[in-house]
Amino acid sequence: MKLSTLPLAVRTTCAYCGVGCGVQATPQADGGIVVGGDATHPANLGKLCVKGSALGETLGLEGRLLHPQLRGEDGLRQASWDEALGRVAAGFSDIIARHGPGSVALYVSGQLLTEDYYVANKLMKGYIGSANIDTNSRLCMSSSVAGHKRAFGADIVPGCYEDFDLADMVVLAGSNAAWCHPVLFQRIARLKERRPEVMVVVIDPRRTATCEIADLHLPIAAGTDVWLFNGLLSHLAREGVMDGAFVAARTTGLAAALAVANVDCADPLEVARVCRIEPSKVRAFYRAFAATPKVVTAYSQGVNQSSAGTDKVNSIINCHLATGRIGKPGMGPFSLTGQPNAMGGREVGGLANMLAAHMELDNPEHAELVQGFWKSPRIAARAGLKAVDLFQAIEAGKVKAVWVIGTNPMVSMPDANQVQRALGKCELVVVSDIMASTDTTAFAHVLLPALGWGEKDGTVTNSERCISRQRAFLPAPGEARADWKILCQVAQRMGFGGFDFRAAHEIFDEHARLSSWRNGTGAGCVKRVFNLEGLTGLGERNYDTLDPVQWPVTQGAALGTRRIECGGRLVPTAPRAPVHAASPDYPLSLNTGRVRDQWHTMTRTGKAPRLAGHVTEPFIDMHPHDALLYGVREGELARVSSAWGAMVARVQHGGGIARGAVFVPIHWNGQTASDARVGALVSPAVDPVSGEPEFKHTPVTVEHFGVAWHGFVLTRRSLALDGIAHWTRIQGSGFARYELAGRSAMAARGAWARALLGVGEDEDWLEYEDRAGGVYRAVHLVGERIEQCVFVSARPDLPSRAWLGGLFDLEAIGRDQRAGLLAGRSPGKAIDAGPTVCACFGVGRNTLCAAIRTGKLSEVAEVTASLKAGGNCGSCVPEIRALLAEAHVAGLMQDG
Ligand SMILES: Nc1nc2c(c(=O)[nH]1)N[C@H]1C(S)=C(S)[C@@H](COP(=O)(O)OP(=O)(O)OC[C@H]3O[C@@H](n4cnc5c(=O)[nH]c(N)nc54)[C@H](O)[C@@H]3O)O[C@H]1N2
Ligand SMILES: Nc1nc2c(c(=O)[nH]1)N[C@H]1C(S)=C(S)[C@@H](COP(=O)(O)OP(=O)(O)OC[C@H]3O[C@@H](n4cnc5c(=O)[nH]c(N)nc54)[C@H](O)[C@@H]3O)O[C@H]1N2
Ligand code: SF4
Ligand SMILES: [Mo]
Repeated sequence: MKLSTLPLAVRTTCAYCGVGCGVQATPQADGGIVVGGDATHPANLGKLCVKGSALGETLGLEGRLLHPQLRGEDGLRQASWDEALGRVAAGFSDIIARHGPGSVALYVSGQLLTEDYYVANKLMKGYIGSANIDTNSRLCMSSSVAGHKRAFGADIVPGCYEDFDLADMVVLAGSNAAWCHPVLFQRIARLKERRPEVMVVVIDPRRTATCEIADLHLPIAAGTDVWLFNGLLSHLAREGVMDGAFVAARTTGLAAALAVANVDCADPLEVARVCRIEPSKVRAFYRAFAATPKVVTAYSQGVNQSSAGTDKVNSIINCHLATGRIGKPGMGPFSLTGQPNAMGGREVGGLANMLAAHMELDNPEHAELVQGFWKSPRIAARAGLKAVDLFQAIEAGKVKAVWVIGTNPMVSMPDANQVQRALGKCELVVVSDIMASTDTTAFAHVLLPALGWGEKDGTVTNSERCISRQRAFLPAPGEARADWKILCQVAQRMGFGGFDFRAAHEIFDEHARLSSWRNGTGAGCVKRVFNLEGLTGLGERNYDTLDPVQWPVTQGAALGTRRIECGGRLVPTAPRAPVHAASPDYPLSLNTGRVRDQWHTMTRTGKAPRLAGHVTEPFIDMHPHDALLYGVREGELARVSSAWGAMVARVQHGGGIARGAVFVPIHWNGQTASDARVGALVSPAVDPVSGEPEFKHTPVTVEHFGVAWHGFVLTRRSLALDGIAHWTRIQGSGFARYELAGRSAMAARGAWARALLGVGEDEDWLEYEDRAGGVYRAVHLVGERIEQCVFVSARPDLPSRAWLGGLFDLEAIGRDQRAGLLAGRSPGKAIDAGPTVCACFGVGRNTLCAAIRTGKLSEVAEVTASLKAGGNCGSCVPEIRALLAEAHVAGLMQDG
């Protein structure tokens, strides 16, 4: 392409987290895309975190699903759209005709665009006539939704990001924002630099990167948040810091909530005992909260993903309602949404117990309103199955057809082996995805190729109710189609009117009109806060150029609404322990969550080499004393098991875990590891109100996973790994990195290695063997380039992969480098950079430590000046700060 014909930069929204950053995507002459922050977007003002910065590396077509596929006798085969759509429509219609509308289901995603989501919900609730549409938001935000509805009567987030700038105290409860909402976290960190007196409190059983800016870290025991916040309510009442006028005018339920709080939580000593933290920390938190009117309490999955998740949410909101600290500048409860369109999904009623446009399923007046607007033949009369119940109903044969769109339940659901059994039995499994091979697509009878980020058009809504456009800047690959289009085409084939949309803006318009239809206080009206009246009738042009805007958008608030003034109901929240208690067989508590540089099941972030170096393998993080107790060792493999399942990963320390707990990341799956799907272990216990699973606590045990040898392969090819006991895979720059381990001793290592790598007798193959030491190393060269290498040892003492990995970027291996090949390191200076800390500039942990030591550096700015690390997106700054602190302590010890 000539430069002059290149399309201009396109403004769009990041594909990942609920911060909802604006992105500028600029196509390059070489076909690549340069991605930068959009300085005009209110969510990020030009900043991006490392995942956002690496979006350009995830757009290649390797592994993409490009054509519809149908399963026949001999597996999947390519099919035409006509045939595939026909099969889905006929399959659903036939099952509905035989077993009724409740026998089919949609399972969708907070990563769909609002337009996709709207159509899916309309199809299920208005035309099929069942509410069996649930979404991965059930696993994510449903406790917040339920908590908001109990408190405010509607799913409202009163505050906005600006409140973080204006606050004098920020409480982060169950949130590792440094890694999961990095751009918002950096906003808080900047605030703290500007005004060091601002108090930051982190409530998390782990000492996470987020704690690097905390004045106070409360490492409470898993599931004890309600005790802590009930105790706070009780303290606020005792100290007389309630806002009597606000409580009287704008709230109900204080007396009942307080009475319940006072039963178990009036005594901070008792709260400290249950939460297993020092009483002085509880008191410090209570005193600071009482003394600081401008306080924002932001919460995420440590709060939501609990069998007491809804009560946790309400116990937090109670404290804000009682003090009138809500909906005003610099204060309020704030639910951090996870997925890019978690909020948009809620607007269209994507959950099985909601109707579109913030209306309720079980309210006949609401149902009549929605059906009247849609002019649909029917409307779901009662709530559908929530995610965990849905997959159980599939296994029980009650639901016979399921269409999974934009989510990977084989990995992300609790008790994931149950999901495997369910999908294996289901009569008709349809999966729409952008990738061909996922743990879930493996079960599809019909596989439908969807357009991905950069290819599709629509809107998303972020944590602060801000609606932004996602815009296409790439052509549709293969035969992929937009999710809304696929849904409409199936609906039409099922004989339903109401789906003749020609473009995304027409769907958005209908969605906006529904939100404002009969929205008021007059006869026949239902008053809802969610209202997009000011965004109706945009037309294609205005929709295309739509600037970010926060709902409600009405005639009175044409530019949107920053804060929603609100009162509400205080809900009594009696504290209770997690459903499954530790037992002699399963004495440890499994906590699961995210790492900085991967997104969920890695289908996209797993493609970006830049994101691979930070955490290269799944791990089991645990306290060193527990490791001793359970006979496992750092750097070696261990098996962690629960009553539901098991997995294998490498033991590590240093994640700030308390005794009695272990932490495992959620990202690895059947495509990236032999046996590291943590969902298989997680208990299917759910919150009774929201149905959200207890992802943060499952009783488990840990044992040594004995192996006879350890190894790794770096290769430009893909390996067949049959018969290897343990493997994990991650994408490097120009190569894939496999970590391997075997359980039986290896006889003929050379023959084994050649077979594994597919290398013939007459190829350029350098090898080294030390039989006695159990060491084998080989390098395969093609021409001047390294093609692959394999290193095996009886002990886990293998050379660093960093230097070898770097050789894959070279067109020709030099003579010096050749000499180092079988040693796995440069023959001269043997510095191993260590695991990546700064992904933007590729700076490793060892490099940083050496620079800090020799340069006697003490500030992040000095580190950035000397190594650039931390100078771009800033996602690694909390880790650099931790290294500086470690070096400081080490220095003191030396001096002392
Ligand atoms: N890098 C990255 N960022 C992401 C995502 C990703 O996959 N990768 N996913 C996005 C999505 S969908 C979501 S939902 C968000 C999630 O964002 P977060 O909720 O911040 O992330 P998690 O790691 O799931 O869990 C947060 C913390 O809860 C703590 N926790 C566990 N149990 C308890 C408890 O009982 N009480 C309290 N107070 N804390 C507890 C855990 O130790 C953990 O540190 O991240 C979004 N951002
Ligand atoms: N143990 C444990 N499990 C958890 C959690 C936890 O903390 N612990 N967290 C839970 C939470 S909060 C969440 S949000 C879930 C996330 O879990 P999932 O939603 O299952 O994870 P993703 O990898 O984001 O799956 C998205 C899928 O959609 C595909 N995709 C991407 N773009 C598109 C598109 O435009 N159209 C279509 N049709 N497909 C697309 C991707 O390739 C991928 O297969 O995990 C939940 N599971
Ligand atoms: S914080 Fe990072 S992942 Fe989240 S929206 Fe912004 S750039 Fe994307
Ligand atoms: Mo999520």
